[in-house]
Amino acid sequence: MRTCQMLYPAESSSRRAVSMDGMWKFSLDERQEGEKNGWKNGVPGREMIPVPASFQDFYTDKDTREYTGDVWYETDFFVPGEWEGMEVGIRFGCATHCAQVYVNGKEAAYHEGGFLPFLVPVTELVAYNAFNKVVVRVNNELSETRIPCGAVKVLKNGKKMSKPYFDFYNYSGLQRPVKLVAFPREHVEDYSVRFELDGADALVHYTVETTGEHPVSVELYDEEQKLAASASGKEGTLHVADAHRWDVGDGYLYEFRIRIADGEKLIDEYADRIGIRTVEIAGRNILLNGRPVYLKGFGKHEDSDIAGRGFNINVMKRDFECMKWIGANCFRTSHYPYSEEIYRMADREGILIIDEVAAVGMFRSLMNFAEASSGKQTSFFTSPTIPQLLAHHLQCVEDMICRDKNHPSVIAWSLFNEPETTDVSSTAYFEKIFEKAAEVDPQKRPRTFAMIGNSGPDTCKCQHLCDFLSLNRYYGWYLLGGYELSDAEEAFRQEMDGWVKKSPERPLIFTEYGADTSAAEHKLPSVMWSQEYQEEYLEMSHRVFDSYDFVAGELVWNFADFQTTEGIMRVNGNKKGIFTRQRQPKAAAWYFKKRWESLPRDYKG
Ligand code: BDP
Repeated sequence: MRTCQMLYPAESSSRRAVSMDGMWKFSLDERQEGEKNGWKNGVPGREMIPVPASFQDFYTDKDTREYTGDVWYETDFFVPGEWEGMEVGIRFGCATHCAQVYVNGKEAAYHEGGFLPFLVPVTELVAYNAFNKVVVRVNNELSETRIPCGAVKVLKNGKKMSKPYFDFYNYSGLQRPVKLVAFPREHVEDYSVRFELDGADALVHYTVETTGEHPVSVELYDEEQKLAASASGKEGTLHVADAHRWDVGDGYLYEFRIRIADGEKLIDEYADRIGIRTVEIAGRNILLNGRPVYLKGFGKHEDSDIAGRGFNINVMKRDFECMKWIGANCFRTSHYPYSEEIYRMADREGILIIDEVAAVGMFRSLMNFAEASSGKQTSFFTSPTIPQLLAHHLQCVEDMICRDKNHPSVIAWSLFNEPETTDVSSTAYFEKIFEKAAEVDPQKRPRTFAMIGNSGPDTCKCQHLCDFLSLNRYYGWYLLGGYELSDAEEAFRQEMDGWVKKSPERPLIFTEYGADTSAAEHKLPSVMWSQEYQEEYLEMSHRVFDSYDFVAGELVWNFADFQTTEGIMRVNGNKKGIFTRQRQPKAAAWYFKKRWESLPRDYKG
């Protein structure tokens, strides 16, 4: 059941998917007694907590919010008698960061990696036509053997706390939807599509993996439910006449229906929505359906009040409305793969996604944003934990691509955020990650990684691997801020001239640039942190972007203010949002609206 777990759990005439979301029993394991006291049979106490959500922001005491270690969840679920003979599983949208799952007291699965789904097979563990119990031990400790990287500190009073090497709060728990699923023994395991445009027509090349030998047929329906093409076999090509292409702002989706049948008898049926479009890099341009597209948008986070990083359908809706209002066409899933529902929404809205794996914190520092330009070296890629980290990172890349490969919205893979690439020891590691992405992506989408400030044209040892370059730059904020802004512009241009020399015929985008801004501060003339300064900073950055032809996109940091670990550099979180954490505009939002609505789709094309 390795790949099937990545298919979105959908219902059909042969499949069932029942939500297990709601209030679950919950307990911290402060004394680390859960294992020895048999909590796998039932979590003690009466505490209940919502799923999906991060556990941290519900409680009013700091020990619970900062709690680091095991937490336990439990719920009962009913398995219908009619499902006997089918494969039954519990599908977790994610468990951050590691989970041990028990069903009716028996070990059912262990999973590592906090931002990708996994399916726990329970066919043999459950009682049919009866209630069953699932208990999950979730651990939120960070280490250097898994992504995202970080450490655990033990305080003198014995309590543990998280020390992320990254700038977002270590929210954790069962943060995404959980579903009880059932499907036939012989079933669709996985499918892939890739596209070729042929004038007004399109070819959809598909492959389907199943667990048996019965014949497979596929059908494609347009949005009016009219049959657009059909074919049979586990591999083949659908010829779509006059294809409605999926494009920016035009999220046209076809329904792709897969059937396994034994003569007249249907064995399994799975349907998904796909968009017909191509993506490629040609010279200095990113091409969508053969036409240049300039990326406008954000680095984001899954982050909101109370639910933390928990999937929040309401916040998702608001975020897309804000992105459309401001004229954005793209976002990066910084710094981890997001909830699947968000990609489905982007598919519908015609918004582009740069999909990022959770490889963040590969620079040993609690304040990389401030230390990156200081010359600090941490020799991250020579550490003895690297082989273990690499194995996990490879698995996450494979799982992310397997999960997200069929989304038309996903146009590129970001394989790292701000790793320490100034040391040659990083190159071999990077090569393996980049190769893996190419190997497992049927569409061979462009690959990139977001470069930290000190990884410049003359210092970055991994730049050659990128299909397009992605820079995180803070000239005028961490570097030469305030009245020194004119020097910042000069330093910025100097670096850009270096990139022109090094890599003139490859697109370069900005995956981060931004300035912390308090929604409460206005000041004339500006000071750093005021809304006026945010605009001056942005105007300077855009002047630089606009004067280089190979700049193919701007994703400002960040869409909204978000929670981080507390510290002297953060005022209850990172305030670089163009929107507040409550998704209301700061002054800069109107500035962006004006700019982005006036830039043509093929700006610089
Ligand atoms: C970069 C990181 C990002 C931070 C941002 C910042 O990629 O996660 O939040 O800078 O400092 O270092 O605001």
